[in-house]
Amino acid sequence: MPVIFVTGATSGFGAATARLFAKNGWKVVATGRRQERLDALAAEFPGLVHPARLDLTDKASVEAAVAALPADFQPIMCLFNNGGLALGSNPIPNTRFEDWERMIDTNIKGLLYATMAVLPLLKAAGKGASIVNVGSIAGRLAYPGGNVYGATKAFVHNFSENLRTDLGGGDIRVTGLEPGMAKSEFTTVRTYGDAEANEKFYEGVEPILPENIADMVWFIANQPPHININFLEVMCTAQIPARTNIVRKS
Ligand code: NDP
Ligand code: 8X3
Repeated sequence: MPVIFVTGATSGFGAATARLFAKNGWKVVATGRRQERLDALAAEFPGLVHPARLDLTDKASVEAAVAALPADFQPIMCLFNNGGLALGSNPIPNTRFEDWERMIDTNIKGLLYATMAVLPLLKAAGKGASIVNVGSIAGRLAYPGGNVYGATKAFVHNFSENLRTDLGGGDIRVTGLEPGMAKSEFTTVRTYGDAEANEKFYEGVEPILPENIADMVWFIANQPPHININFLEVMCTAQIPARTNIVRKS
């Protein structure tokens, strides 16, 4: 049975992807900080899900979780590098360095820790192995308050292409999956737990749902081994890419 290693499996895109792959007979290494959610996922799919608590901002915890993988959850056929967050949506300078540092530590450094720790197990899987890095349209399109969050996702875009280049000629495919507005716990986290702001953000819009993203990860990971989808950018139909603003003198 192929194995997928999912970062951020306790919520949103990661939880939906873990469920879809488990339903389709893959084994899943489900990671995140919230142990009770990992355990619930494992209970939902007995024998198919290995719950591995880790904090992406802590290199040692990522390495320890990978080192402790049971033999029947190796090698890894797909790494879904998805765990991440935005904190705050104020324009500069009304921003907080601690938020910026956590986004950099999670979205950039955490993704690098997971990539490097899992890479030998992907190599062991051989043909058909893949890495799916979750970027964002925010990495390409600036918007007020996007600042460092968008910059971390620009890093993910560029790193995906560089990783693919460095791994070129081997068996491991690399894809940057770059969604726009999607409904998960993302905005609740971004607003420091404001559930009302979360609901308001999605009012009158049919956003991307985590299940839609899971379908895309499935599509990417199950391409024939000679096919590499480099980037997949996706928005809900209601979101348009016209984001330039004119700042007029009053
Ligand atoms: P959610 O908030 O629903 O899920 C985020 C996941 O990341 C959780 O499982 C969380 O697990 C995990 N995570 C966050 N920090 C850490 C950490 N330090 N260590 C380990 N795991 C961590 O959001 P989404 O599902 O929407 O987000 C998934 C990815 O998609 C993110 O990278 C996000 O930037 C990106 N994205 C989201 C979009 C959206 O509009 N929703 C659009 C484009 C990209 P736990 O808290 O248990 O640790
Ligand atoms: C999240 C998408 O457009 O809200 O990455 O920044 S957006």
